[in-house]
Formats: sequence, structure tokens, C-alpha cells
Amino acid sequence: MVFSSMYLPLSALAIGHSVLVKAAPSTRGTVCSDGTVVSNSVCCDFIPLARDLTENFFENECSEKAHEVLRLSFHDAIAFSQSKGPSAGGGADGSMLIFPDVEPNYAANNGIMDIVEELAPFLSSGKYASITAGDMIQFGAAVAVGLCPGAPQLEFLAGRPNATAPAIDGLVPEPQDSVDEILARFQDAANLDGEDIVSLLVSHTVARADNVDPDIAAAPFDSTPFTFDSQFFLETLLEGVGFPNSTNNTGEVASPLPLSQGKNVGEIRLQSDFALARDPRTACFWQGMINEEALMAARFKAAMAKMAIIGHDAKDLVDCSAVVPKPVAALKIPTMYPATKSFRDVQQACPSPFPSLATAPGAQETIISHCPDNLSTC
Ligand code: HEM
Ligand SMILES: [Ca+2]
Repeated sequence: MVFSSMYLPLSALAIGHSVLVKAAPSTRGTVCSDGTVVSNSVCCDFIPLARDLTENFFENECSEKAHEVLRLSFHDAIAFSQSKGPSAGGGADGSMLIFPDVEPNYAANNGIMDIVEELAPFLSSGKYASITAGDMIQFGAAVAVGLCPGAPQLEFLAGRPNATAPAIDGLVPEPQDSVDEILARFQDAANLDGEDIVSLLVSHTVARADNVDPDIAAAPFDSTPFTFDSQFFLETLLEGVGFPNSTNNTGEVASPLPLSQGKNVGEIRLQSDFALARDPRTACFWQGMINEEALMAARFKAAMAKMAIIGHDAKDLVDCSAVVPKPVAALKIPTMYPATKSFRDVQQACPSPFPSLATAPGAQETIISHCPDNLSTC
């Protein structure tokens, strides 16, 4: 069954319908009906949700929707400010789903409405009445990344209370922001530092932009947007040679693989990724991710655990990591220069030795497939 066919208007979303998951006296070693051992019986409710999301929503793939839910988990969580106080936003509280007419309209959230509309029916269906909007989003992201080969099994804590108000505008970083502004924003949100930011940006290995250049859709950030690999960290360091489409978009700079072919749109590069890859405060950690996928997955997991609880105290939540599905296996392909590229194209910004990598075969610039399975239709 395709879930979009079950779309309900957002007005049908039952606000406050969800019953809060309470950190009830722990029933140590509760066993859910499928045999999963969990720390608390509330975790069992996420098992059918995981199956539903995997099979019906993400269609068992590191799909467009999987990418979008991961982005949503960031845009929900980061909308919190220690300096401005709790009235500015509740962090990972599902505010985007509960007030779909407010935050999705902010410029930094451009495009997020699609996934808000698609995810809302899971909350309003009544099938998951005990699950809050904030939990739905963070759990959805954990299920989503697990479908991308190479991703870690994320931690998941349950029990985020539902948002009582939308967040203010201005809390989600934009690609035209300076490194100073980005570092300051993550610091103010949750004391996240440069290493945390780079670790979270691992997510751009499974990402494509629809709105940076409004005239092209699904422009990938690396040559493998369906694989949780370190190509992103290598490719962002290659010299930019052109644009997949127009040249004057805000927050976009030249990319190393701009060539498009029909639906196969060329690589797009965010100014913020370019700058963080080269800034002395983040460049060495960035370079250190290249061809170090176990490290990359571990650092992503640790940083996501911090991001996912912004606005909450871990001790008020219940550890339901046991119900996060096991991720699909890594492809174990070494990081490679795309065809025609080599160390000569690297704009190295960290003084440590650069990893030694092979170049993928081929005499032409890489064309990046639009479809997850490399088929011509999807
Ligand atoms: C400096 C911080 C960040 C900036 C400036 C930034 C900016 C962007 C932009 C402009 C897009 C393209 C949106 C579009 O045009 O459709 C994008 C996509 C995406 N971002 Fe980020 N991002 C940042 C950090 C993060 C973090 C921390 C995560 C997750 C933990 C994340 C996950 C994603 C994903 C998964 C996509 C792809 C969505 C899709 O393919 O539909 N980003 N980001
Ligand atoms: Ca990738």
C-alpha cells in the first residue's frame, strides 16, 4: 500500500491526541509481542511503526522520503535557543507537524512541506495514538538512515512532549550563512561544536537539493546520494568547475561534477559545505572523515543522539534504541575520486597527510544516477 493514497488534510491532524510516553517505573526486560526485549513497554509501540515506515513509506530504500525525514529531524530539533529561551522554540518537539502552517513557510525550511504533509497521516491515522509528533520525526529519521547502506543503527529515546507552539524564524542555518554564524547557531541550540556539526553533516551524503536552484530538482550533494559513504567529504574538497544549472543562486557555489544528463542532475554544492570543508576550525575533522566510514558512522550516531533530544532532558525520556531496525549492510566500497578526478583537484585545507585514494575508471565526468537502483526509471 502506498501511504500517500491515505493522505488526510492537515486540519485532520489530531493535536494533543497523542498520549505522552511517560518514564513509567521501568519494567526491566519487557518483551514485545515480536520477541524484542525493551527497557520499557512503551517502546513496543514503535515496532509496528518501524515496519510501516520501512515498507510503505520509505519503500525499503534510502529513498527521497528517507532523505527528507532526515532533514526534517534536523529542522525540528535545531529550532531551540539557549539565549532566547524556551519561547523561541521547543527543539525536537514535532512543531513542524503540529503547526504545519507556520514553520514550513520559513525560507530555511523551503521544501519541507512535502514531507510534513506525507508524514502527518501517520499521526492522524490513529494507528500510532501513543506516539508524539517529535518522537515520530526522530524515530522516522532513525528508520530512514538505516535504509542507507553504511549507516549506523541510531539511538532512539522516546517521550518528547508535543509542541505547544511553533518555533520562531531564524533558527535553522542556511547555506549562505558564514562559518561563524553556523558555529554560533549550533552552539546556541545545544552547545554543539565544530566536530558535532561536521558529524551531523554526514547526512549530506544521502541528500539532494530541490530548492537551492529552483529550476532543478534532486540535485545531489555527492555522487552517491543513496549510499551512506564518505564520498561527500572528498567531493566537497575538489575544485569547483561549474554549476548543474544557473550560476547565481543564493547559497550555491561551483561543484566538481556539474554535468547533467536528462533526469540525472549534476552535483550541486552548498556554500556552507564548501566553507566548513576549508575553514581552519573544521577542515581537519572534515578531511579525517574521508575513507573512514566506521569513524564517520560512529561520529554521526553520537552527534545525532545529541541533536535528537534538543529541548529535552535525556533523563525524562525512555531508551527505546532496541526497537530501531538493524541498518542494511555497508557496501564496503573504498572512497574513490570520481572518474577523471585525482589529488590534483583537491583543495586541501588541513595540513595532515591526505588519504591515498584510487580514481574510478572512465574517461568522462561522472553522471550521477537519479534512481536509487541505477535503473533508468524511478
Ligand atoms: C550548516 C548546516 C546545514 C545547512 C546550511 C544545510 C542546508 C541544506 C540545504 C540548503 C539543503 C537542500 C534543501 C533543498 O533545496 O531541497 C539540504 C538538504 C538536506 N540536509 Fe542539510 N543543511 C545543514 C545541516 C544538516 C543536518 C545537520 C542534517 C541532518 C542531520 C541535514 C540533512 C539534510 C538532508 C538529509 C538533506 C536532503 C533532503 C532531500 O534530499 O530531500 N542537513 N541541507
Ligand atoms: Ca553518498
